[in-house]
Amino acid sequence: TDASSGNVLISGGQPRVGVDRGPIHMVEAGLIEQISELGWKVKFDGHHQFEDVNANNDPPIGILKNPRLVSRVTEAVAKVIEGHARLGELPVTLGGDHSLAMGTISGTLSVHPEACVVWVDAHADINTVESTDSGNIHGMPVSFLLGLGSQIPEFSWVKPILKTDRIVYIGLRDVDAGEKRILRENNIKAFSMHEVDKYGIGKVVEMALDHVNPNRDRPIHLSFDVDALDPSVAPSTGTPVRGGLTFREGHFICEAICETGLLAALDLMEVNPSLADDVSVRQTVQVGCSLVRSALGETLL
Ligand code: DIR
Ligand code: MN
Ligand code: MN
Ligand code: MN
Repeated sequence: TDASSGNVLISGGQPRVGVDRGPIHMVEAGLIEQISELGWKVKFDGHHQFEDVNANNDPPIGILKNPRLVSRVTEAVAKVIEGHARLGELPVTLGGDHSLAMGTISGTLSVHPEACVVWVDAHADINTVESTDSGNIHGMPVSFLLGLGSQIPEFSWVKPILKTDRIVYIGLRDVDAGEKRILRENNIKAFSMHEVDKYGIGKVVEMALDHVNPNRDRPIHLSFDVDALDPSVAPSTGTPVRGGLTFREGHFICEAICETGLLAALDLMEVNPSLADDVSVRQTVQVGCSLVRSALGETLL
């Protein structure tokens, strides 16, 4: 089996510097070796750095920040992921901010159009050009993939290849009013922390997969924002929200998806080593690495 670990660095989709260094820390912590030890043949791309767009040449479009940079980076990422997926590899993308998922999911779906997406996050990342209050594109990738909201020419490469019934959320607890309306109007299935508390994580993952993957025959793209975890577990991230997943709940999701044998692509996003003290950074980097290992087959016994 091949895991191709495409480590992508980008911080243009959100305002806090440093999130592009998350992957470097995870690799320095030994993640590549750890994945190899699980039996994967790892092709490590190295740290992609896409910096052909000068920040001074990238004025906002409406209120969207760094639109050209984010568009070009995510388009490049889409091509890289597509290339790996075509070879039958399992692309692992370490972020970087979650706008990258526009690229990774586009890449996955171009090769596996029948695939579904499990989006684990405190946030729904489904703001449209109309609904965003922040203008941060990392809060918008899902709407772009679904083709919701008005289209902007700079992002014309993003095709609306994701269907509303092929994505499911787990872990939500900080969803903007406009996003709640979008989720409701489009009938998009979401398991917030309320459902995690009510049913337990085991049942939630089962219900989530029953929704997007009833026959357990579709490839799964798991897009995991580390801020889905409680800030006590993963403090070094740009937009921490209290009341999140425990260490075990986060790992359970990864283990359960691994057990399906259907994992086709993995994103681990928003580890930001420039936020918080050294101990918190180390803790967050470690938890990022162990989530990836769980998704790639590490078991407790
Ligand atoms: C907010 C926060 N909904 C926004 N989103 C975040 O900026 O659109 N996503 N932090 O990860
Ligand atoms: Mn490559
Ligand atoms: Mn996110
Ligand atoms: Mn988030």
